[in-house]
Amino acid sequence: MRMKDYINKVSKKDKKKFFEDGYYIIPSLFSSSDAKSLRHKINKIFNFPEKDITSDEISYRTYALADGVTKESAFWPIIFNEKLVSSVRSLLGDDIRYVQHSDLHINLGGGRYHRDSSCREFGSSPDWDESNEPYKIVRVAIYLSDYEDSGSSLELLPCSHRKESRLNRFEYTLWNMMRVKFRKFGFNEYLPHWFLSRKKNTIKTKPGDCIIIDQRLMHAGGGLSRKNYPKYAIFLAFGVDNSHTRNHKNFYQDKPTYEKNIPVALKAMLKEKNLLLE
Ligand SMILES: O=C(O)CCC(=O)C(=O)O
Repeated sequence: MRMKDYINKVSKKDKKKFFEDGYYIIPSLFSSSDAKSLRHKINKIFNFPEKDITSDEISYRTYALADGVTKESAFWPIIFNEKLVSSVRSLLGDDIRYVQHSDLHINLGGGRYHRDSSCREFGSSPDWDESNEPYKIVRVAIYLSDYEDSGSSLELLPCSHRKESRLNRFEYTLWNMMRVKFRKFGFNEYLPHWFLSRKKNTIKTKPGDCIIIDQRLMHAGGGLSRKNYPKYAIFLAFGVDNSHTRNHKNFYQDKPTYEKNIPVALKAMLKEKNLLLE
């Protein structure tokens, strides 16, 4: 696909901002009716009725399927969504590949500040060693719920893939320790996502919104767990065809909850679309 054929070409300015801040938003990647149908597909995976359900109906519990997009063929079309793929190509370059690092979530409550890269500590090798190859791996978060009734949101620390001070590190370590304690006693929802030593952006989602982040960006799942409707989200990943991306894939594939091999049918589809990491 040539640049000018991109369905969603990211502007030069937005691309620069993506590399600086570490994230890019595609509002309404999916329409609200498509988001609804995806919510129902997720319900089916967890044996819930294929209709909208309240938090009460699932007892405010969390459901998560690691590597869900790879495992469940109902979600494969998302990997090939033209608007999504062209946006990621426009951000990272033509040679992107699907990376086996995905999740399906219902009601994942407000979370700890963390990175999704294989090296979680700022500056640690190999993820921050770009002397030979650039680190170009993104986590794609697709939110299917409305902030208003579910609290669905993502907390982002812009630029934290490029800069981190000792104070920043001290601060998120402290907040994370507090979150562990609050969770232990069932008070997670009462601990707000504050951040004092650097800028924090809260992205409040509408069903179908997509947030693309550099895997090294510090973030936390937002939202309070006690809302009328659960928060639904789908996560997947893409990276350019290089050793960073292979390392990232191996890191996740080694986890016990991950498929050791991509299903044969998906492999063939990825190959055809030049998205297979070999
Ligand atoms: O629940 C969310 O919105 C974020 C989840 C998250 O941070 C993650 O899966 O890495």
